[in-house]
Amino acid sequence: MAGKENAHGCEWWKSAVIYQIYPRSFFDSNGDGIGDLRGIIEKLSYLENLGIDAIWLSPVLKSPQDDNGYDISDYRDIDPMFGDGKDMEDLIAQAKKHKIRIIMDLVLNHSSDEHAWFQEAKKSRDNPYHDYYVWRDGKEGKAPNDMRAVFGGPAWEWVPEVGQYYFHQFSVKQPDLNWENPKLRTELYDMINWWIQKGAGGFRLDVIDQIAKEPDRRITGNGPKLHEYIREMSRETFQKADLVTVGEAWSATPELAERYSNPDHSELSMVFQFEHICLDQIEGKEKWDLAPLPFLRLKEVCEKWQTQLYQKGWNSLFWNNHDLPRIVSRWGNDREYRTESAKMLAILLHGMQGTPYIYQGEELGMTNVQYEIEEYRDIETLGMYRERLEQGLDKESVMRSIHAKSRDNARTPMQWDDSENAGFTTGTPWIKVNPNYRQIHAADQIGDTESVFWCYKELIRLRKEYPVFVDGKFQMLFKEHSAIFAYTRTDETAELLVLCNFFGDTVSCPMETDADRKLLIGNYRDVDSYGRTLRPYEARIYLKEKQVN
Ligand code: TEU
Ligand code: CA
Repeated sequence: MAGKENAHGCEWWKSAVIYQIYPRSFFDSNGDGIGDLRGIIEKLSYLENLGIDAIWLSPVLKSPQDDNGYDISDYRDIDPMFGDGKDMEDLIAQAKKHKIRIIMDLVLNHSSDEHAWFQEAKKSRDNPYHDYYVWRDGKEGKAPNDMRAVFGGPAWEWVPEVGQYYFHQFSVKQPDLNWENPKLRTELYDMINWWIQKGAGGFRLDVIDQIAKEPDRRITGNGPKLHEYIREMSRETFQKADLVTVGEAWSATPELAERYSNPDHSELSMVFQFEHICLDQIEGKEKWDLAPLPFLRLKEVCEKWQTQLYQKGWNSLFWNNHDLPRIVSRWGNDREYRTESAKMLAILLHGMQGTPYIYQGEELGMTNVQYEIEEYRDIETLGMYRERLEQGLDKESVMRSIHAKSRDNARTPMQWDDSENAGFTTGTPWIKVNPNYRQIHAADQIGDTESVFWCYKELIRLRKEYPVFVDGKFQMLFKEHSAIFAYTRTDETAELLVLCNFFGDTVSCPMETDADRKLLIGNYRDVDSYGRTLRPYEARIYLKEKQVN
């Protein structure tokens, strides 16, 4: 069932474009300062106009919000902050009318410590739920080992009632679920099937590469039983319906991605991997240790994924999500070339093979923020701030890292118009609105054919019109060029040529864009000097149709 075809004769999600919504920052319908499900329903026409096929909804399930919903305390109930079960049903039904599917975020590696299972589990060692989590005795009053949690501090937490430590890869309020336990697995599959019944159009699987952890051997990602579990889950749930499933996998290589996204549908539809997006940090260090982007490496990594997965698996195309800084501030120029560079990055990405993801506000060219520490809300940002100051780093350099990489860069409210709080809420927003909202907002761009919004809309339309966007074989051009990112995509019907100047200086174009190529899209009004130069951040896609006899 997972293979229902579209007009191009392939699975629907291969020609789809997915839009990610971070619900608390999207649109607030009742003035409490927090975005909600009704708010999303109100904006469905906006999304239909953009042309997207599905919404990946970051978690809206019941949660104490320690990690903004990635800590779930009830997998079948909506958090009151976002609405209720009825609102969710309405969202699914209304979205369907706009030809949009709802992809839910499944957090299966851990739950909240406030989940009923954990509340039971920590009562005693022989409680039936104890084994739903990962417990160890510890050694001589000390944690089993010195593993660290992603958000800072040790990965082990002592519970005196049971005289054991539980394992948590993320915050102390996110205890890891024990996938070794078949009862736990069945319970999760039942829950997934329940959401399928409710009309979910697919699932995004949070840190799926980490579910098969074996902390005794210090294994977090890619545990030996990982693919066994995924195959079992897929068989018991996903394969029963026409869904898209996407696995978040920081540790994926193209070889591993072939397994996750095997075209036989035994696992998932596609991977969501990060190799291309982690390059601007000091090698072997954390994302906070800033380094300039090694442009040639970026090209190598993209080429590797494009060629190695061709006809063997399927990848996601993205620059942004709720964990990443805004791409126009990161690798574009969010000052004098904001519009040009935002469009160049869009054109570069959407020309490649895979399913493109647009993260809310990316289609407007929304930018990073530079707040004082008091304005930040993200648990990861605040944890690292504390830790690094304790280690003796100076505040100024820590703030520089936060401004460049904090997840809150992506989490400021969506900029709808130039009214108070960017039209996001009539109340007090849970996090400060980016002060540039009077210049950058949706109302200004929707009807403007030269806007970033329009460029995204056009790219989506082109993907639907020309199958070569979906199936064309990738070939990188001018690999060694220090400013140009260029490639072709070819199938039996056509050849696409994508030419991008990744930087702010004019460069000469290393090839002739001959007359039999049709310009499909570009980010400047005209093509200057017969296309012999590429101006700052200039990007174009040409089409050459083949003669079919
Ligand atoms: O992210 C996985 C993850 O590893 C991130 O925490 C990552 O290390 C960090 O964001 C880099 O800045 C997923 C979710 O996308 C994220 O929002 C959650 O916090 C995390 O899982 C835990 O559920
Ligand atoms: Ca609200």
